[in-house]
Amino acid sequence: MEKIKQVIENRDVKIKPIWLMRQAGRYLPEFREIRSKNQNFIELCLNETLVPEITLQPLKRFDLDAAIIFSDILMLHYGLGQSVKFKKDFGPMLGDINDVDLNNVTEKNFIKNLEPVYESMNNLSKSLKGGDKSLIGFVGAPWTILIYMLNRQSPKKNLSNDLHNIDKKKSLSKIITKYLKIHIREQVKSGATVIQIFDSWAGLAAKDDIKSIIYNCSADLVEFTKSLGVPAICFPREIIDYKEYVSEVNPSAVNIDYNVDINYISKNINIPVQGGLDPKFLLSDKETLKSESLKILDIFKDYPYIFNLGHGVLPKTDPNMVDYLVNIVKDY
Ligand code: 1CP
Repeated sequence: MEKIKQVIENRDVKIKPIWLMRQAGRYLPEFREIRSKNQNFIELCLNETLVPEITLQPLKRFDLDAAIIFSDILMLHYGLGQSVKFKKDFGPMLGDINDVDLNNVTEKNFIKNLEPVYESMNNLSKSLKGGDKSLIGFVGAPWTILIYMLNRQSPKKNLSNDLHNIDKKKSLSKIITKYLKIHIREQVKSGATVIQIFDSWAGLAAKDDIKSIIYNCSADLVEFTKSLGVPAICFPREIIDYKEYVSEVNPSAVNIDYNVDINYISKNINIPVQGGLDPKFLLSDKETLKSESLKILDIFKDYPYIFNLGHGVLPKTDPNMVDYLVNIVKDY
């Protein structure tokens, strides 16, 4: 049985599986090599030969318990027909959603646009089948997808002021949720055994949006994912109230960010937990990395817990430090 499912479904506290957000990516020289020859990031995500290869790169180096498909949450916008480009040293740049006739988007077209992603998933599923490693598919949560759709660039760079006053936010989030379900369903059909839902900008939501978009739409997605027989791990990064989030959204497991009080989480959350380690510790020395990881492992000793970070692996990370971390967790 997959170790991650053993923790989520059987609440096994004896094993502490590990995978890392952004485990495939720029900190790996073998990824940079491929990336340098493939300037168009969206095209790379649609490359049926390279996506499985990149996805498996970290598993060749480290004893990880899951592969997460190399893709991006912004593929949803691409699937809907909103243009997406990645500018070097800047990040994503999206086209105007008003230029897209959303009434004209069909399920068939959407799936056709993303077919190569599902083909890559199929491919990966074949190579991982029967083992104890999970194949993680993922989507952005409706709120985070909406933020990129309207803001058209990272909210980290510049969050448009009038974003909070847009009245079509609710109707757009309904459409987004509809297509996120299709994207989840197709990934599961193609072999994803776990779905992670990234709400990277949950911390930016105002009270009204937390209730009407983050809670309502995420709960809808989680219920849908569970109905397919697959667990949903939610990562509501920097949400104020993880406890309320868990009771409103009801995910199969929750990934915590690195600003939360881990002791509070271990006492107040009663579902399996994932993550929490500050990715910056991978940039420190081995001693610090070890003591910080052991601190977390000790707190979650008797809890169903999946080791992961509180956000993605940073590009400056030394792969040897990742190896060291994986071994700490394996030896625990
Ligand atoms: O080489 C490059 O320049 C591309 C860098 C890169 C990579 C490696 C981007 C652009 N996306 C990815 C892959 C990716 N994105 C994965 C791969 C699987 C893995 O984890 O190994 C995943 C899960 C994502 C998900 C993703 N994309 C999120 C959610 C998680 C998070 O980091 O908060 C978000 C917010 C994105 C948008 C995005 N894509 C890429 C960048 C640079 C960004 C962030 C931009 C911003 O700060 O707003």
